[in-house]
Amino acid sequence: MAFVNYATGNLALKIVYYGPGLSGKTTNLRYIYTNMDADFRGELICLETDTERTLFFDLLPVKAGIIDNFKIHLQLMTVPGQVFYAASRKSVLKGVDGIVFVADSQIPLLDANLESFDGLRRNLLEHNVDINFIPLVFQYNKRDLDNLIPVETFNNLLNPIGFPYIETCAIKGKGVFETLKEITKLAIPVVKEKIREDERKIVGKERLKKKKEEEKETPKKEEPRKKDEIKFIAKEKGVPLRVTKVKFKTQKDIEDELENLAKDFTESKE
Ligand SMILES: Nc1nc2c(ncn2[C@@H]2O[C@H](COP(=O)(O)OP(=O)(O)OP(=O)(O)O)[C@@H](O)[C@H]2O)c(=O)[nH]1
Ligand SMILES: [Mg+2]
Repeated sequence: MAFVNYATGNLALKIVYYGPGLSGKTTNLRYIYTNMDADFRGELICLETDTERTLFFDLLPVKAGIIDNFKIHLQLMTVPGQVFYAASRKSVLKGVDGIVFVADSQIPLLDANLESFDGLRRNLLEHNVDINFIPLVFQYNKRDLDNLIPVETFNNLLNPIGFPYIETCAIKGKGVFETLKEITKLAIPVVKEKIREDERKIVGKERLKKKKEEEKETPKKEEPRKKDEIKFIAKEKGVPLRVTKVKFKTQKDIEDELENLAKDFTESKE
């Protein structure tokens, strides 16, 4: 879910990298981490199995510059692609502002891509989100390999409504930042519109409250309007990469962990 702080001009968006197992989601975050100025990104948090596969999620906070006077922060997350982690995939999508679908371009993996995309559609619906109305960018990854699914096939099967798509080689970083730029460009206006809607609701509520007070005809002192205030506390710089390994967690634990990380992310931005 997007977080906004008018006092500091911070706007934080949640971007989820989704796709089948081993398609290259974590590779995207690792490349971004190692190729971004340390002042503009946070720690890469990975909860993994012993085999490097994503167990619950990876998380990387990054700063994305200033747009319309808002300082943009992104909370980049990956889901675990392996079929049996369906519950984690659903939890990570809660409050998502933009999605990068990382497809594996190898021909034998066509079905795995289609199944994963269908899972994404169904998981979003469970959060009351229609896949056609959420900012989405396709990343057709592993274009360095042979025996590839043609881009037209991918677009016909996955992307009939024409979201942006990028051919990438995430392991070498080709197209990784381009993908991130595309999804940020798509997601920001949508998030800002959502915020404007919330503001309109607040204005409406205040008017009603004022009207009721006037009806009571008791002269009351006009109280100054409170500003939205989410506090961001700057975190110590130069923290080394932290890898947390978790053996077993319940669904509730995963959700609590996600809430805490989201809080930590917003609090750490000055
Ligand atoms: N040849 C090639 N290999 C890649 C590319 N991107 C990622 N890989 C490799 O694919 C494997 C899986 O990458 P990950 O990033 O761990 O995949 P994932 O999508 O996070 O996988 P799960 O966490 O299991 O869902 C690794 O061995 C990567 O090095 C690419 O563009 N080309
Ligand atoms: Mg992974």
